[in-house]
Amino acid sequence: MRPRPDDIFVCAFPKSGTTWIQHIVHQLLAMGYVSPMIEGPDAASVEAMESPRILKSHLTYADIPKGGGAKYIYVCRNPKDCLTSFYHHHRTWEHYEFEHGDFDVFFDLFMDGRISFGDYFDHLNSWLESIEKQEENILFLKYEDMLVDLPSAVVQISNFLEGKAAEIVKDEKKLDKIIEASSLASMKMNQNRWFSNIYFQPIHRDKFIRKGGSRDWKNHFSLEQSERMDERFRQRLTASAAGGWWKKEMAWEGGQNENAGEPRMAML
Ligand code: PPS
Repeated sequence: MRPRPDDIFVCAFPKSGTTWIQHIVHQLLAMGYVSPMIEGPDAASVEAMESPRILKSHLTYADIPKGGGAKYIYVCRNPKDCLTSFYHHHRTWEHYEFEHGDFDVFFDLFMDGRISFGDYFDHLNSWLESIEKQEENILFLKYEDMLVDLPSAVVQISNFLEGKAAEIVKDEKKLDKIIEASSLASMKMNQNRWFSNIYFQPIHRDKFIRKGGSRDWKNHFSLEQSERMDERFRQRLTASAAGGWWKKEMAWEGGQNENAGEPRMAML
């Protein structure tokens, strides 16, 4: 496919908040819910879409179609919650044939990168390169920051998109409406809207926006698994911009599923 100057790519390792960003971008551009995953349909149907196109992808930075002035929003989430969310995703969607799958089995598959879209750390490291290169057309966001301060994230995205999107948030009422519609509670409603033209059938469509928040991994990981992930994090990310991230979210000490439910509404 050929990127266009007004294309907006929403990119992430699976289960990092892709749908959340898509939903916010849709509203900022006052567009419907159509932002196909480019790995899904054939190039011709993506080519046939009218501009501006909002396109979802789980590809690495190396593999994502680049050029033409397109914009890219990358969202990442700590690997422990990402793994946990992806485990539930595998149990929910029929095509994985993992409905009764075991967490320990999935943990090892994730650690070995033997899952769709491969190794979490390869993926994140590939996109972190864009920070080092100071690429101007890439906005880098963390899922956990959005949990804490959703309004700032919405404004950040709108400023990055410029034009109509940047204008819309100047209207306080419209901004409030977008924030409210992007809360976990709002997005949990009517979950079929995300799947209007989907080609795979999930077993339970209403479980896609599942629980939200961080530290749900504490309900699943053993201490040994937690330490294995911490060690992998040290090996793969210490030298990167992400080296100091997610200390609280990934610590063994602390509760389960903190920040679940509604994000705090910080003052703008
Ligand atoms: S996918 O299948 O890769 O596109 O999934 P993705 O959209 O990247 O990630 C799904 C997880 O994001 C959570 N989510 C949210 N959390 C907080 N607030 C809002 N508004 C929100 N919208 C989506 C969703 O619940 C999935 O996480 P888990 O931990 O499984 O609940």
